[in-house]
Amino acid sequence: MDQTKIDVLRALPVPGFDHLIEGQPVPASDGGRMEIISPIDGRVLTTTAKGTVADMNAAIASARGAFEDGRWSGQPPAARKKVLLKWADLIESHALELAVLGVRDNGTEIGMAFKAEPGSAAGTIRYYAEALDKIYGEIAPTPGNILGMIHKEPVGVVGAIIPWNFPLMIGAWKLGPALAMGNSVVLKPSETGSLALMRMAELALEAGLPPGVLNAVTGEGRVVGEAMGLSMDVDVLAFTGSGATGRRLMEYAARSNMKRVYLELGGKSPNIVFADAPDLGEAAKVAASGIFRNAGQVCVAGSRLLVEASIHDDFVAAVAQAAEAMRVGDPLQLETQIGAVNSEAQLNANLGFVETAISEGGGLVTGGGRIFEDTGGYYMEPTIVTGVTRDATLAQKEVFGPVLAVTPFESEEEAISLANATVYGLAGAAWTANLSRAHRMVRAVRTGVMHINTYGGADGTVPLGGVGQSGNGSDKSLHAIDKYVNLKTAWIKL
Ligand code: TXE
Repeated sequence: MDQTKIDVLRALPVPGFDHLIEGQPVPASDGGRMEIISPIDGRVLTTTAKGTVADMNAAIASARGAFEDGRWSGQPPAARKKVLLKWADLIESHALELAVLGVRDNGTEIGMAFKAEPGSAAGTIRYYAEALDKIYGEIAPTPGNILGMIHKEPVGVVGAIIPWNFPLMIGAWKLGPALAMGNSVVLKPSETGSLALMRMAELALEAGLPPGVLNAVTGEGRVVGEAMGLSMDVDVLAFTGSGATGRRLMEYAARSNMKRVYLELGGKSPNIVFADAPDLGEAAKVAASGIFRNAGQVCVAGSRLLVEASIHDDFVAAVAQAAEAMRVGDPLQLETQIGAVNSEAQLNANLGFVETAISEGGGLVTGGGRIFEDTGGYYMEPTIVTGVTRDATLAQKEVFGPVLAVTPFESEEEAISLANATVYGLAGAAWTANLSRAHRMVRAVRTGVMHINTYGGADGTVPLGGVGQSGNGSDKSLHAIDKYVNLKTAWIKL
């Protein structure tokens, strides 16, 4: 990556986006537009269509029509594979354009955005493209006069509701397996992170995806997202976002056609450091990056640091030192390590959490405030609060900002009990050189992902999904394909 190229791209005006329906840009049925504010400077960057219920229904009808006439679902696997591979190539050849557009919209530091957004999205699309002609049905072990076959059929129309923190990466986690298996998809990007995803959808058409197979509707969650949730013609909803919205989606499904609902809802992930960790210096640095990258706006962020009491003070000092050394600032500068908070609302919520933590007895070690307010952008210092008790708000609620809660523990049993003391269960880590303890921690901590002596970075070969109120159903790996197929039994008497 080259700063000059980034500077050229950031100076370009951003065109407005309409919906993408039946392969065409389509304005809102009532002409409504939504202002997109850049978190870099708080200014209006561009506008997108502000969708209506009618717009969402038109997009779903188009996806349904495309599915039923077989223009994609009926193509041979090799043909679908070719288109998806071409799409992955196009995402890669437009990577910097997509990354800069995305950062101007959502504020993620460019170093991370470049890798985690177009980089990861292209890899994911390619992974499922390559997998799609290697997935077989099954023959059941039946008596000789019967043939029992299990077919994997596409579900039909998939509704994908995407958040703002990593729209391309998370979007591709849903789009890759859904499209690979022959489904049609309607995308609903976030109000505060839609632009790069809309551009990525345009590239799918350029790659040869037939019109109507992938439609995208921008607008408010409570309007177009709700219309998608209540639709009688969407078969599966795939969602990443807040628990509150996840609950609504389940309710919409119950009130409409009982569509399957897959939820990825974030967490309060424990990063557990034992005194026998192989390298406490490394553990401190990774603890800092594990919560502060993308300003803490990462679903698996290690937002609770549980530290063995005997090393607590020194270890917290080392994490604070690592945090203070991280460069906060303009996310389009290559040296920036922590970019902007996504929106003013998120920033204010983060600051509110810090205030509450202190009022509940927490000690502020570093950070705690808004910075660079004169830029108009939404920047916050990496923040560490110690003495966070088991039931404190900061131990229980997802902040989704650069705020680390620290709690000491005396024994392995206490560490496990603290780790499991929330309604969430998305990710976690344990740092220890004791092999038996490492395996005990993997089994005992109730999460979808457990890291040992590292934090984050699990690639597309392994599933990511939560337990408890972190959700259900995994993104990534071949297991994600199950969400987008129906099993059909053929029971044949010979
Ligand atoms: O989430 P929302 P927000 C968590 C995180 C964050 C909080 C709020 O804790 O602080 O959620 O973020 C769409 N029907 N995560 O407000 O509202 C919305 O338009 C249908 C964790 O952004 O859940 C957007 O596209 N859809 C997370 C998407 O839901 C609706 C990532 C997510 O927005 C809707 C993001 C409705 N009624 C937030 N209301 C993670 N797990 O990584 C909203 N939406």
